[in-house]
Parts: sequence; structure tokens; C-alpha cells
Amino acid sequence: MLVAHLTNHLPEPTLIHWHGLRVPSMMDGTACVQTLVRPGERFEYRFTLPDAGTFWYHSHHNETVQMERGLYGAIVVAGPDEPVFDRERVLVLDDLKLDRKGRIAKTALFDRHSGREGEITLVNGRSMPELEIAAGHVERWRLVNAASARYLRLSLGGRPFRIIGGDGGLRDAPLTVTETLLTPGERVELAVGPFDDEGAVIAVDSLPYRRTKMRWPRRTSWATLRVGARAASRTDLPSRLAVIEPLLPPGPIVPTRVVSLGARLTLHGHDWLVNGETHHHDAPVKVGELQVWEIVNETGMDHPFHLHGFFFQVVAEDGFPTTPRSFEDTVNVRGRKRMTIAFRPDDRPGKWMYHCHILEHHAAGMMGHFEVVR
Ligand SMILES: [Cu+2]
Repeated sequence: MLVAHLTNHLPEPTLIHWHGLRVPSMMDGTACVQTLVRPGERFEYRFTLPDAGTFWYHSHHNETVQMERGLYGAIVVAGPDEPVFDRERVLVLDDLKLDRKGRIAKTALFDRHSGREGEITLVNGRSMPELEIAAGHVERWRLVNAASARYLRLSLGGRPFRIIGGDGGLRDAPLTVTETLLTPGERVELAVGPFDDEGAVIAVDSLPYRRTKMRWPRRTSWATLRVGARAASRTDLPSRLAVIEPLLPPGPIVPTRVVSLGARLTLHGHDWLVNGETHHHDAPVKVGELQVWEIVNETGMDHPFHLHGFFFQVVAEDGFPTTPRSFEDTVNVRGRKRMTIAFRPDDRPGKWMYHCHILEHHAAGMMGHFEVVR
């Protein structure tokens, strides 16, 4: 049981959303399920933690300001039988947009369109930290992308690393890659190392990724990783990490719902839409009934689709069936593409929502309300 006391010392209301934790609806921390916690007021969040993994919590009110200013944190829930590593790190990544006087910049009209990106990169609140890993060691890195809009195509100087988990804990097996894409809201768990070259300095960078036609992407530095003196390793990473039972039977995929992401030009810039309207009210779903949602992106820009309260499997990418290897709560939907997700709502009825995790898009309407009913 986790009990969290929120005391609001801000001059404005706030709330805490527990991103990725399967809490009861009443504890989801949105204005749909609780009243705003006003300045000077308190609220107690209380729930059990059913899943192991890397999660986070953040303000779910006036997010474009409150989250940009740092109202978020990571939560690690350890399982009974975790793989053994030489060291574990939690790395929360964010960027910060400052004005000419070094203050947090005001929201610009352009931010409403493309999402806010800043020139300062932060790892756990620090700019360009130097991390050190002993030669021969393997570390478990738990990464959270807490940025408002920035996509992170993470690279460790081109060296291979292993992905061991996603939003919903460990994946079925380690996957060796040289880069991975982390959208706002997403988490990824990595096995980093072993490196043999003592003294080497490895760049922790994000590679150029074009999520919108309006912005030319650049390579960005986040941290450096120095390979230190050799040390004995006790890492024990099994080749099978978790059993991910597919939610869908083999055969054709028939969506039970289509969620269409769109845009509309208005006097104040852009409205961001779900099924043709801002702040869409979607049909209810039933506890235990398999959901197959096709998320269709009608815009030319990528959107990270986040579902509250329930983990899903990605079952098709642009119509092509995929084999689910993990559970997720956020998935990137590329411009003009579609992703199909499946989930089975467990017995937590109440009000829930889904939205684009680019905070400015969420604020400008790209979200939907739905109810889980018995
Ligand atoms: Cu979006």
C-alpha cells in the first residue's frame, strides 16, 4: 500500500496523476475523478502497487506550466524476482526552455502547434552530468521521458545496449539495439554494458528524429558515460524475463473502436482533436471485455498516445500484425499512420481518459474521456 500526502503550497490548484500505476479510478489524479486540490489544501492518495516496473507521477493540472517547472518524479516498484545487476540508475530526462534572462520562458503560440522544446537538457534535474560505469559492469537504467514534447532517440555513442523493459515492466526477453525511441511519457529499461575500454567516454545523446515537418531535428547531448576501472561483475540477466501472453487470438484483427487524431486551424492557432472534437467524450467499455483500438493519426505530426489506468499490447503497426513483447501505456503514432492496441479492462470501473502526451496537444484538446463500467 502506498500512501502519499499531497499538500499544495502552490499559488494555484494541482493534482497528481500516477502514470502507469494501476490505481483505482478515484486515485487517478485527474479533474474527472477528484476535485482540484486548492492552495493550502491537502489530499491523500492511497492505493496498492500491483505491478513491478518503472513508473512516474506528475501534475495533471495546468501541465504545460506545472510539469515544465518540474512537478514530477519517478516511482520504481520492485518485483519479487528481479534480475541482478551491478548497479541500478533511475534517469529522468527533461528539457527546459529559458528566455533571454534565463527564466522559464512563457508559452509561445508555436508551442501549441509543435509542443514545447527547450535548449537545456536535464538528467535528474542536472545539465550534462558525467556518469561512470566500471569496465566489466552491467547496469540497469530506468529511463523516464518527462519532457513536454521532445522525442528522445537515445544512443550510447553507437554502442549496443539491451532493452529489458517498457512502460509496464520487463519485456519477454532482452533485445539488443544501438538506439531506442522514447516519446514523452514513456519509460524504457536498459541493460548498459559491459564495456572493456577503461577510460573511454561515451556520449549519451539523442539522435535527430523528425516528429514534425515544422522543426528540423538535431542531435542533442544529454550526458557522458565514462568507463572506469575494471571491477568484477555479479550481473545475472536471464534470457527470458517475463511471459507476455498475447491478448489477441491469431487471425484477422477487428478493431472494436477507432480513435482518430486530428487537427483544426482556429483563431488561436491549432485545436488538436479526437474524433473531430476537442476533449472528446467516448463510449464506455465493459470490465473484462477485450478492447481492440485502432489509433489513426490523420495529422502530419507524430503523437504519443497515452492510456490512463490500463496497460495495452501493440498488436498491429499501420495494419501489419506484430507480436507483443511488452505491456505499454504510451505508444507513438507516426504522422499519417495508425497503431492498433489491445487491452482487457480489469475490475476498476470509473472514469478514465486517454490523450496525446505532448502536453500542449493535450491542453489544446487531443484527449478523450471514457468510462469503464461493470
Ligand atoms: Cu500530439
